[in-house]
Amino acid sequence: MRVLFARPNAGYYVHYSAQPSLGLLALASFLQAKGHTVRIFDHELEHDLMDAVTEFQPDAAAVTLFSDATIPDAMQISRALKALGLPVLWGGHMASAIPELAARADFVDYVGISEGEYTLLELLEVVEGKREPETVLGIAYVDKDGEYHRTADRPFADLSDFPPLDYSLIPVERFNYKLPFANRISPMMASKGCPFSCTYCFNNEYHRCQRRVYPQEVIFQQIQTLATKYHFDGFLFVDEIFGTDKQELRKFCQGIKDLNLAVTWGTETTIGMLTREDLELMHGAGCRWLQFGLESGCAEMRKKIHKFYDASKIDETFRNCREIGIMTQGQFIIALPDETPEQVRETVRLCFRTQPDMFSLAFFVPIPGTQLCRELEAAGELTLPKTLEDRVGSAMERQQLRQNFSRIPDRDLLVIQKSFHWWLVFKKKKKIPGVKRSSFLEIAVENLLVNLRRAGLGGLARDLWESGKLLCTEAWYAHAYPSIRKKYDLYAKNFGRTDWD
Ligand code: B12
Repeated sequence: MRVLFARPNAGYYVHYSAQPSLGLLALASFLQAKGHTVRIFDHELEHDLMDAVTEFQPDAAAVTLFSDATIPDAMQISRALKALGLPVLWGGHMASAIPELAARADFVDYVGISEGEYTLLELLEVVEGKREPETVLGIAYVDKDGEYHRTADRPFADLSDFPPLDYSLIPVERFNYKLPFANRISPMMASKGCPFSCTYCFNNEYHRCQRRVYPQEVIFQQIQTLATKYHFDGFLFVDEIFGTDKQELRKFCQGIKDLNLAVTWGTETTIGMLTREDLELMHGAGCRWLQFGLESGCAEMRKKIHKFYDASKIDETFRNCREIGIMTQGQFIIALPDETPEQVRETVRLCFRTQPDMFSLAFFVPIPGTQLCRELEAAGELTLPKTLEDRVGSAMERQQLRQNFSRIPDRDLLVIQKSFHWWLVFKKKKKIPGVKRSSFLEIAVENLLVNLRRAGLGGLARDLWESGKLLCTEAWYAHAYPSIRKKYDLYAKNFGRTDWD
């Protein structure tokens, strides 16, 4: 069959880096290897869906839903494709989180839940009339009588069954993802899933807490191709957790070193997982960037959200990274359910104390299917939207306070987050040896220039307007409330401070 894959536009700013959709690339590479003909329409880069349809003449469409922000465009694309009489299949993280809402949309035929390779292959057989939908595991659909069905979960595949990603299916040269550690970064995945079960994370539902690894030879081959053929100098492993298996980590580092390429890489791990020896080994293999999900500075809150890392290792880990030359990103969640001002103050202090090179203080957003979301629903504090239209969010949802489930006033939360944003953008940072640049502002300006081609002057004007508004809001909350800044000790001089108690 001829399958058109569509990646909706999430409405990002022009000054953001463009990244490929790894999910669609994986699916398209898999279907192609199984004999189907594929085309990826990336609405973040291409403008005209109908041109793609006329040129490709698809028999079916597969649309990916990554987050709430992708819903409006996914609906628009799917309506247009359905109007042409094409079967429309949905999948991806957000579709998996809201299968019933998605399946009930009259422009969606079937929803693939969780990993999509084999599910999509079988769904195409359903579309061709070769099998019945109830025989396909891991899908949701509404039958002719309007009755909703969800089939049993699909057991996870062995990741070595999947072919290497076929980068010729995407316009690789147009992706310009940058982080301070490299000029041109390709996202990659060396593993899927995470054994932990933090209650706010969708992983528990999506990967059922199972961690699986891709064969390392395949990863090394891809790094080789991306570096030599497409001139990438950095790789971000978007794995949920890195370094759980020490033997695997050692083989991985040796494999990257053996490639003998001048590339750097980064990934995400957890506190207490990596010893100084591990970090040195990783640095020797080109690791320059590590993200840590610290989430809350309050032990009681961490226990509540099942974030079980060894807090006594926090300072040592950040110090080791600094000494070895690995940049750190600290990830924090504020406005967690029932969080008190005192608890969030502990998070603020932790951010200051660890002084990561980058930090993200995201507002808590309940993702359907997570334990925390179920708890809020059971307590009557949250009613989930009943239609797709009501679910629509924004690409910046964790930077905006949509619903506050904490006991901290909205204004305090905004002042805390925006103060840190302000420092992130404007605070002078130390140059780290071997690191290309250390300011997000520099990256944003570079992106703006590169992305002009796809966004056009209209896009540029919209971006300047939207970012101008955003900057004013951020500046306002970061500066206009001295009493709130005092309440939480929000002063730049506190970076690196350890003597809080
Ligand atoms: C990389 C990443 C990003 C990148 C995006 C990169 C990109 N190319 O778009 C960045 C940093 C920009 C990002 C931003 C956000 N992200 Co993010 N991100 C991830 C991450 C780490 C990896 C996703 C990935 O590439 N997976 C690899 C591919 C191979 O797998 P996949 O995408 O799951 O695809 C498979 C299936 O989904 C399925 N499938 C996909 N499409 C289809 C279609 C059909 C028809 C079928 C049948 C199947 C199917 O098959 C695919 C192959 O197996 C995940 C966590 C994780 N490790 O999974 C979070 C994650 C997806 N992000 C999440 C969130 C919440 C966000 C943000 C909203 C955060 C924010 N800013 O507020 C934004 C929204 C961005 C947007 N565009 O709207 C959540 C999503 C939860 C949910 N259910 O909504 C996740 C799961 C993190 C988490 N644990 O909470 N993110």
